[in-house]
Formats: sequence, C-alpha cells, structure tokens
Amino acid sequence: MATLIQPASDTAASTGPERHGLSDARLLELYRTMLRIRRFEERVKELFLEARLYGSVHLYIGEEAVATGACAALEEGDVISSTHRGHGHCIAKGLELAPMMAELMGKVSGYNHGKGGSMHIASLDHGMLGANGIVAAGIPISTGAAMGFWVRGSQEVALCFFGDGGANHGAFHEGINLAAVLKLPVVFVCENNQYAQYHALQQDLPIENVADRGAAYGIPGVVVDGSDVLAVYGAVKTAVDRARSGAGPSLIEAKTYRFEGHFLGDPEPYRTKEEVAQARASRDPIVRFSAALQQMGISGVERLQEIDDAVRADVETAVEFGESSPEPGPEILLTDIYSGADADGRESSGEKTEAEQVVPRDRVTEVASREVRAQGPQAG
Ligand SMILES: Cc1ncc(C[n+]2csc(CCOP(=O)(O)OP(=O)(O)O)c2C)c(N)n1
Ligand SMILES: [Mg+2]
Repeated sequence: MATLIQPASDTAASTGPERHGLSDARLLELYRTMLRIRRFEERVKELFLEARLYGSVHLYIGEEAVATGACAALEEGDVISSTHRGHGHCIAKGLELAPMMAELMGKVSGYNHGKGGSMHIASLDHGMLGANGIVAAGIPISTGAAMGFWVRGSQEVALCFFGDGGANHGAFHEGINLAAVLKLPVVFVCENNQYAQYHALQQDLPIENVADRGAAYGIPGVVVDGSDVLAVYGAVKTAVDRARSGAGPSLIEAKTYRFEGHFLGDPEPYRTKEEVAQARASRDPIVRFSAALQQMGISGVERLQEIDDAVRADVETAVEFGESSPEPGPEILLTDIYSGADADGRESSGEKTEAEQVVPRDRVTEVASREVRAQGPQAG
C-alpha cells in the first residue's frame, strides 16, 4: 500500500506548516510561481475566448501546487517531461512568460518559433523536454533521459509529470518497470486530478490509489495532498534525493483537482457545477498557501498583494510581447526537425555537444549487464 503523506497544516497544527528547511525567500518564490501559473492561464483563457490565440488549450488552474512543489525539489541540470496540460510545468521549471505566450500565439519569438503551441512547448535549455499531446508519452521520455544520465554516470535526475488517465496506458507499466529494474534516477509524479478527459477516475481504476501500483515494481508509492505545495515539495524532495543517490525511482501520486474543463470549450457534462464550486471554495492551492504564509508569519496580505500585482504586470508584458511579434515565415518550416541537421535535413558538419553525442551501444550493454549482474541472486 502507498504511504500517505498528510497535508502539512494537519500534521503540524500547533507549530504551523512544515517548511522543509525552505527559507522565507524561497517560500515566497513558491507563492509567486503558483501565481505566475494562475494569472498566465487566466489571461490565456481570455485571449482564447477572444480568438487572439490558437489551437487547443488545456488549463492547469487548481493544480498549481503540484508543478510548483515538484520542480522546487529539482536542481540545475535536472529535467522534466510534461503532458498536454503543460503550462504549469513550464513556468515552474523556469521558462519565461513572454516566449511562452508568443508560442501559444504561434509567433516566431515563441520557444519553438510558434510551431509547438500550447501542447508542444519544449525548452532544452531549461531542462524542459516537452509538453506532449500523447497521453503517458512522457513516461518513456523521462525514463530514457534518466537512462542517459545513468549510462554517463552523471548526477542528474529526470522527473515525469503524467495524469491519472496516463497511469492506465501501457507506457506507464513499461517505463516504470524498466526504470525500477535498472534503478534509474527518475521520479514519476502522477497528477491525479480525478478525471481523465470526460470521465471520472473511479471508472478506470480498480484500486484506491495509483501510487499503490508502485508495489508491483518494488518502488516506493506515495500519496500526497496535491493542493498543498509544501507537502508536494517534501514528498518529491525525498524521491529526488533517493533517485540521485542511486536507489532508483519512486511513484508519487498528488491528489488534486482541475477547476476548468478538460480543454477550453469543454461543456463538462460529466460533473456538476456544484462539485466544481465546492472544490474551488475548499481546495484552492493558492488560497491555502497564502493562509499558510500568513500563519507562519512570513508575509502579510499587503506583501502577497504586491507579488500578485507584479505577476499580473509580467503577464501583460508577455501578452504585448506575443502580440507585437511577427508570424513565422516559410523559411523555418524545415528547421528544428532533425537533431544535428540543417534546414534541408542534411547532416550538419558541426561538432556535436556532449549531450548530443549518441552513447555507443556497447557502452549501454556493458553498463546494463554490470548493473543487472550486481542486483542478481549471484551477487548475494
Ligand atoms: C495515447 C492517447 N490516447 C488518448 C488521447 C486522448 N486524450 C487526451 S487527454 C486524455 C485524458 C488524459 O487524462 P489524464 O492523464 O488524467 O490527464 P488530465 O487531462 O486529467 O490532466 C485523453 C484520453 C491522447 N491524447 N493520447
Ligand atoms: Mg486526470
């Protein structure tokens, strides 16, 4: 069975929420990050409804504590894989609002020159391996990244965000099994927002928790309150430290709730307006963390309002940046398709960086067989 990590405010009612050694400045940074996600997406919703940005948009509003707490537990050089609901992951991993907004508007100044849009933002410079329209596809991607770190003998960790619906795809089982067998440095974070597209999780999941499946792979399975940014941080930090130490992967299930429809325009026939209103009133992660910061004596309402005002101004700057940027021209249609290739798809003659160099097959086989031998029964 999964371990249950209680919400910080419940476990430490007399002393205030558990801050996990985070300084006041870092706690306020977490608050700011959650607000950056919320205000960015509120503006995205308005712009979408005014037809000022294109494509399909899946909002993360209500789930901000998961990306924020999880990414805060990572170090420089660590990487994440994301989902179709990826804005929060991008912002928490440090991507800037302006090129993100430009990307959603299909402008050339976007992170992917307007070719990715909401569902395919990637920024390798930030260790953001990509949002992804294919459910559960981030699981093999992050497992592969972790395998690269493992083969190179480097210290980085990969963190994979995926949904409760993704936990019922084959890629979940294949990826986690391989990661567990090889003890890869990867942390799997299931964002259980109670729904997979148009139906409730209980229709798909015959057990109580996704995290219970960790037992099937011999890895820790941890349930955490996904509305509590500090609880998420604490659980993910433990898993990241474990992965970095060579002890292998963990499966964390953050129980959360999406306040908006599955996508912008979803009529939501599968749940009642009362249920959503109740969730908004009782489990808003930003309201909750605002109360915690005040309870801990870290900030008064005025300071929190100033942070909000500054975030809103940043979002407006991002909108202006996106709207004033040009559309991409046909000359970029064939760029960014092949690694190490020029715009015509020909192999470029330039030197490959260390990260781009393919690890020789012999090296992978050698490391894999050595590790598997070391774990096998003969090793005692
Ligand atoms: C392989 C695959 N199957 C089906 C879909 C259609 N689809 C898009 S989102 C989604 C639900 C995903 O649910 P979950 O993993 O819980 O993520 P959430 O949307 O709740 O964040 C589905 C079935 C898809 N994009 N990819
Ligand atoms: Mg879901």
